[in-house]
Amino acid sequence: MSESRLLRLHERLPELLLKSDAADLEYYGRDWTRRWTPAPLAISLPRTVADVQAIVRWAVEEGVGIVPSGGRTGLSGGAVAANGELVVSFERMNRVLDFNAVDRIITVQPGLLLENLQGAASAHGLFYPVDFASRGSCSIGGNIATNAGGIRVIRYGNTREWIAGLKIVTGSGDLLDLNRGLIKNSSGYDLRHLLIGAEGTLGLVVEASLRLTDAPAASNVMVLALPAMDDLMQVFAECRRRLRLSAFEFFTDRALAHVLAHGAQDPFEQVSPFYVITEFDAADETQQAAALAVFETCADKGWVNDGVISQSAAQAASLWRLREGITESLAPAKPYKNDISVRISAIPAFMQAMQAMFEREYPHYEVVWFGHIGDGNLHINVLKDASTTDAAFIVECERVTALLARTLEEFGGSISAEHGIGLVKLKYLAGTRSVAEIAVMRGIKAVLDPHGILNPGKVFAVGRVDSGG
Ligand code: 2HG
Ligand code: ZN
Repeated sequence: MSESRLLRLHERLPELLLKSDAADLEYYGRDWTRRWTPAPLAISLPRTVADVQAIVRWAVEEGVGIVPSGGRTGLSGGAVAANGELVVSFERMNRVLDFNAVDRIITVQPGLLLENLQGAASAHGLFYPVDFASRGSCSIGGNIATNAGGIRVIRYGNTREWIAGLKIVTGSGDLLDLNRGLIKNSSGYDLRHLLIGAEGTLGLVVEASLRLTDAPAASNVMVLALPAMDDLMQVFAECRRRLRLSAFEFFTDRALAHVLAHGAQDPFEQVSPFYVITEFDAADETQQAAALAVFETCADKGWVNDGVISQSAAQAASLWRLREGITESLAPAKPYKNDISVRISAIPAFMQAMQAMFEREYPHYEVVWFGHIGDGNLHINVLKDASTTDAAFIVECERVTALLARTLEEFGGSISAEHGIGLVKLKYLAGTRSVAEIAVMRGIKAVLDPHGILNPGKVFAVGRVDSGG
């Protein structure tokens, strides 16, 4: 059965590269979540927009689901193909197509790696500011699919802010050219924004036009050690008041211990329970002196124990490793990940509530906190102990996530700040989106993907009636 379907795809597109070796199915069928056993029908690697349209039309006729695939660095299972879907890998659609210096817009294919996009921008003397640790493996198509955030959101916003235009293929195989790089366009619904963050459930991005900005001023990185969680937001307020910030992140002693065990360098002699890492403009002596003044004020008030300011680009990179290396250092422990957000003003009360809840609910597991605290986004990773099986661990974490979702509802927060719903957070969507809102989302899905072939089972459970809200 599956063979004949693939034969018909091959007849339709004789040049299309198809892979179906067991190793390829395994490799392309999973993302960084590692929870599901990959089981795609096959992997297709289109080269052109016309290829993608033909693949979609074939999928509609055959009733085959399509899983769009970039660097598969996602943490929510959005790129997992575990149910006989055809993976559409954009690996071979990875070129820069155009750069317009007047518009400051670069047009690229979806498989371009984030790092290569950043490199192409700087080759033109400009800057693509969205940035995070997986820059060398994630693709811009995947970034768009999750409205990826990362470490510089505090100054530059999420991926959404940088999308000037998108070409997408709908679930019927139609090609839509959305917004075409316009700055001003109030001619009806801005469909581009529906696609951003839709996790490949509304259309396949086949081309993206991205705005670029001025190269940033010289910056420094400062890491501060804090004696207590309560002072985090005071330190944030002080930094934001006196420095021009491009990042403000935090991590705990537990996160630090993992990243140090993974080879990072400890800048401090003593352990503190909390740390912040901040990056700020330091082009002249006044700005550099301001950082020192921030440190002194925070130390005088007793909000920080210790601090270090980078003296070179190499030292800045080494300090960033303390934060950026956390995910990789935790990966061998197969953590259960929470990626939650609340308004910045709600952070202190929310963190108190979370801390009490996690201490109560997870007495046996190690809980590692870090994240983009300056954006109100926390990553709380839960690590299994040796005596618990993988399956029992997930059941336990899901029980606690249901409680977490309720707390988020009280705080008006989100169950997924930047990683997406994918498969991992399916059960909790109804906690922070109302019944009416989900009904509208399903309606939009039905219009853009009438046959239900685009990334089936992601964001909404297939055939499930959502409740709650
Ligand atoms: C980060 O901010 C990523 O480092 C990954 O979003 C977060 O591993 C995580 O939970
Ligand atoms: Zn993050």
